[in-house]
Amino acid sequence: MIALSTATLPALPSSVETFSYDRDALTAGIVHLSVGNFHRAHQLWYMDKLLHEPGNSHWAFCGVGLIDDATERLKLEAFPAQNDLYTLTRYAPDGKTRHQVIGSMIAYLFAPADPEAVLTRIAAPATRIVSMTITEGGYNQDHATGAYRLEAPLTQRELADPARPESAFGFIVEGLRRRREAGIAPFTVLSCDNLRDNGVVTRRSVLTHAEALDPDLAAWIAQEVSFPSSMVDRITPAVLKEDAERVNAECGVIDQLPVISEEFAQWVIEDHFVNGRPELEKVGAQLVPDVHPYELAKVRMLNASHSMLAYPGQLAGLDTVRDAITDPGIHALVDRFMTLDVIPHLTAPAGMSLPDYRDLIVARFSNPAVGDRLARITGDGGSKLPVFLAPTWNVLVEKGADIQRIALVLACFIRYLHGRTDAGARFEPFEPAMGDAQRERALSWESVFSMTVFESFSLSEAHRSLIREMAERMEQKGTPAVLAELLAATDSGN
Ligand code: CS2
Repeated sequence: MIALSTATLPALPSSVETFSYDRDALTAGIVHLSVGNFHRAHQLWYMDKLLHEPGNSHWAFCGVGLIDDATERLKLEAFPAQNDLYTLTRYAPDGKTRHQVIGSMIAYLFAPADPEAVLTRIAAPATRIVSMTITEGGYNQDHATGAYRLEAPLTQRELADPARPESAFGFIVEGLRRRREAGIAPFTVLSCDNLRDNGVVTRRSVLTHAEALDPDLAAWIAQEVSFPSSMVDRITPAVLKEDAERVNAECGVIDQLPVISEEFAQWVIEDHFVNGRPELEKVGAQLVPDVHPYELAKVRMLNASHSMLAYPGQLAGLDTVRDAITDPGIHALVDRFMTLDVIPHLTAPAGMSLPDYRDLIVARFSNPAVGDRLARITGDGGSKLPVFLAPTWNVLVEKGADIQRIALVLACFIRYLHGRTDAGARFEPFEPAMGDAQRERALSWESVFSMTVFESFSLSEAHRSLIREMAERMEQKGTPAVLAELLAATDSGN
């Protein structure tokens, strides 16, 4: 097998699609912060398609790694060796598989090693958009108030030394400061994370950060910079060693960083850009005046259903999203959750049927080839649950509606934090946003509800007792039995 690079592209098997645009003629108009698998399966894939359209060659991406960890270190080695190329394998529900080399990222910078190179790029006139996928936890928000946490140690370091940023917000603010000083037009800041009103949250974070440094700069940003919200969707599983080996064998290449995804993709973007934008509508993105209803539907239905199935599934010893959604109890839980707990309280985006959307979600989760593992979904629950489940919980509480299905999943979440399945198998919960003190609190009923993750849930004493009682029953008889009891009780109209 040959190693993937520009030089070896012509030698690839014909089953692997490659781009036909002149990659040497591209320039990077977008700097993307945090080049995770999702970004590579989604925004880079859309842009790869668009680069085939005339007049868009100035919209390639420059990727930036923000965090110094093993995965990023691998990228630091692999991307230069592969000329920033990688393969994307898409699995359709009908069993059709497509392999493709993506060429739309033309540079990759590793911020911890050289923040100045990143700032130079962000401040360059050619950069007209800064986009990001920094995960729900990356927005540095206080769970209870939504405020940007100026007191966070990382933010404090950045405020003390703005020329050496570490976070997306530090880079954006310093990049904008330099542009303003040099008389260069600003850029649009485009969040591509699963947050409600991600543009509004991003704007608040950037302005609060800037305000703490220089109120004049903050005022200029408020006036000149746009922060369109966007809704992004494509299921992109983690790629374990065996997955990489499989797709590499299928593609006949050695790609150190292959990406896998489902076939489905959606990108809905608020059409508000201050310094030009790529013609993404030509490749299937939806540019709309208001993203809000799409975001709400996606986060409260798709992402929330992922969480609803993943915690019970992992505790029951299941491995993948497909395993969970094909389990009759979990399927019923997810179906009733969307039908009874979410849909009645949501306004559908124009022209969209929420019951059809629900069925599409279930079909996507059932895709046999994607192999999305529950551990990816359960991970970072500390950041995800306040975004995915708390809004629905709070609506149900306010309306006096049935909260039992979500309560059961919160009980599962607490049990998951203990790192043991029903059968006693140990696993390490991946909770990057939770410090040891937080994790410690999860271990006792006296302290568990004082965890930050629960601050955004409106929880009465009765709710706490119910969650505790459910978790204790699960300890005795296992998650599936307690789920079955809940389903039977709700069947008979309780
Ligand atoms: C998932 C998302 O992380 C999660 O819990 O729900 O990553 C989901 O797969 C994507 O948002 C799909 O677009």
